[in-house]
Amino acid sequence: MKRILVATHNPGKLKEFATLLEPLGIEAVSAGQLGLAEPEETGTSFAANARLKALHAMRASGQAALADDSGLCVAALNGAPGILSSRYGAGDYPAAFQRIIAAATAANEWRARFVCAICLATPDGGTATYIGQSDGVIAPVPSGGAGFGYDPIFIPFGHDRTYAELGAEVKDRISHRARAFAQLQARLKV
Ligand code: ITT
Repeated sequence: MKRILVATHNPGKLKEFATLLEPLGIEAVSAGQLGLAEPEETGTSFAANARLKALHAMRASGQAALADDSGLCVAALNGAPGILSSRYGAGDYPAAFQRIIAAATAANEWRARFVCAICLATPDGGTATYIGQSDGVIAPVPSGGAGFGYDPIFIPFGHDRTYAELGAEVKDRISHRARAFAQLQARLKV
């Protein structure tokens, strides 16, 4: 089985990548498993941070690396927390959910968008970046136990339950990560 380095320290992301890569006969090895340090995310966009993480892991390991930078953009917060989603939720997601729900209630504006940039960095220094997004609304009450991060408060358009209620089978078909990955897939097959 082929293997690819997935430059993430987030177990939720790693699990989703493992599921997306498996049908291609590729096994995901994480940056954490290889003991690679996390770079500072100094970029000002999802794409810039994904590229920075992929290049950092490729240089540290000498092998091709895949990285993901993603987040939730909430209309009532003018697009925040966006690239700062990890920090915004840090340590206390339930509190972050309540801040987002309070903002959506106050503005009566429930739209939100998950964005994911995936970057593949190859040992020759080349990079290719793909963006996927999924649009939906904030749930008025956090629900469901599947997934990670903000999944309990995001209801994708076309559904009436959160990603955390819909579970991996649905999420891995329609998510921002699945959509970015679909573009990358053609490249991984060759
Ligand atoms: P790595 O940099 O090690 O990959 P990270 O979690 O710090 O891990 P990001 O900087 O890209 O990665 O932050 C992404 C955050 O956005 C993540 O921690 C969640 O809070 C949120 N997020 C992204 N995709 C998500 C998804 O599919 N479901 C729920 N929350 C998600």
